[in-house]
Amino acid sequence: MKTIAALATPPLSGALGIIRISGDKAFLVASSVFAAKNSLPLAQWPPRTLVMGGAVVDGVLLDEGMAVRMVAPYSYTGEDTVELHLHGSIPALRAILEAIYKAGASPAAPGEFTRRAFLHGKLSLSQAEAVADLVTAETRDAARNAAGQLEGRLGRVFAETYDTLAGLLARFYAAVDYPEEDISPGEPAAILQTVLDTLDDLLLTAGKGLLLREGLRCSILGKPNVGKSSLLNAFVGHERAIVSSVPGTTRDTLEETVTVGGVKLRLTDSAGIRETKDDLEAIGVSRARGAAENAELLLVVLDGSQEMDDADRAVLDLARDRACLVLLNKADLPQKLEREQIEAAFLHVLPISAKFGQGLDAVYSTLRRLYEAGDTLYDGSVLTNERQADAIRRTMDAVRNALSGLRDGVTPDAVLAELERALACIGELTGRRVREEIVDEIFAKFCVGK
Ligand SMILES: Nc1nc2c(ncn2[C@@H]2O[C@H](COP(=O)(O)OP(=O)(O)OP(=O)(O)O)[C@@H](O)[C@H]2O)c(=O)[nH]1
Ligand SMILES: [Mg+2]
Repeated sequence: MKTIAALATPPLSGALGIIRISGDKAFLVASSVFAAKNSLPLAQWPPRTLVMGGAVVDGVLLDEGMAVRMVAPYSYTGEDTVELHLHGSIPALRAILEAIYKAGASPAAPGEFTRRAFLHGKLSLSQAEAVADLVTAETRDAARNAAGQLEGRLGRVFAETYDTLAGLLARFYAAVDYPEEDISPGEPAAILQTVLDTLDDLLLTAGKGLLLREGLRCSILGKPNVGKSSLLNAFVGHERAIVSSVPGTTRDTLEETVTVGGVKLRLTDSAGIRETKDDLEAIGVSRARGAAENAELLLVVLDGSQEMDDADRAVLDLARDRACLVLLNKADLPQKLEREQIEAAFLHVLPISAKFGQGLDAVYSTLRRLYEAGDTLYDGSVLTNERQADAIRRTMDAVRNALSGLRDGVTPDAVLAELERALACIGELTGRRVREEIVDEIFAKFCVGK
């Protein structure tokens, strides 16, 4: 396999810039640009030990730093690898990389290092996917779950399921070859039921996985002019939506994704809910109702400086029995709204001032309390990946067919076909039977240098 090289750190100026080189010629290529201070040839460096030295291109010293060599198979990729730990100077790193390519390495494709780690059996496919998830995680929960998957938590369940099904398949092949040795259907049925239960439990976690990946659908709801758009702006930290003192400013729905209190929210701001004769506004109001129906969490905004009216009551009615936070806005002004009645009906009632950013910390900590699961839940056993969920569904479908075949007393070869299908599907997860296109698709999502 050709030797590859790439910048492993972001292409920005910074404290460190790391170049990674992997493949048969890694040591040769690296020694053409990096010389140890102690003059020891790279091939004689102690493995997995940082060595001080300089990066020299065309006889010119471009940087000083450290380098480490790892001898196959004891590296991330499982191949001979060198990492150059230099300063994050983009012009210098570019020149050094150019020299590395001239010396015989090829630029690495996105995810190619991790792909090689998978090909050399250093990582299972789900662990490789976890690397990508960890790097792109947007919340601590998401990072923690990816780290657990990297450690192999999900991969173990996939591998065990694969082995169980493969064992069963072997027995059914034997039964087809030696029809006189009948297998009693009871035991295989029990095994298949256990496989179904395990996979079903896993699929149940996919809902939480979706929350980690996509964020919580959260709709800001209130009558006109209470400060909904001001709240959206306060969350995102800039003037995203138009704010004005004219009721009915916002017509269209606006969506923004923010991470607050460790929770990723997909926020929607929309028109204030009220009866209106204006056709355009009426469309906005109906969109606002639609967004509210669709939301997993409602942020109900009331104007604390005004007495409650029928429009507020209508809004509160929409929020009844829903997951919601009631925010009493304009807390910077003298308050006229009666809190007691609202507090009697809603669990989380918080005064805020969207305009001046007051009280938002309490909102964030409530969100954290309600939605950030912390260490126990997202330990790597939550399914976050739609590809994996899809393969599990298909595996279960085949296992269910095999199971009902067994119960109906069909011939072993009919059961066998379903077991083969189940094994093929779960094999897409362990990577043991995965098609090249799927592997391509997975690694294409990575960035270069990983
Ligand atoms: N004093 C004070 N004024 C606020 C606060 N939040 C919003 N406002 C003012 O209230 C008015 C309406 O604010 P918006 O954010 O446009 O309200 P909205 O709910 O989006 O209004 P519509 O889009 O018309 O439904 C503006 O004049 C804001 O400056 C607040 O916390 N304190
Ligand atoms: Mg608005």
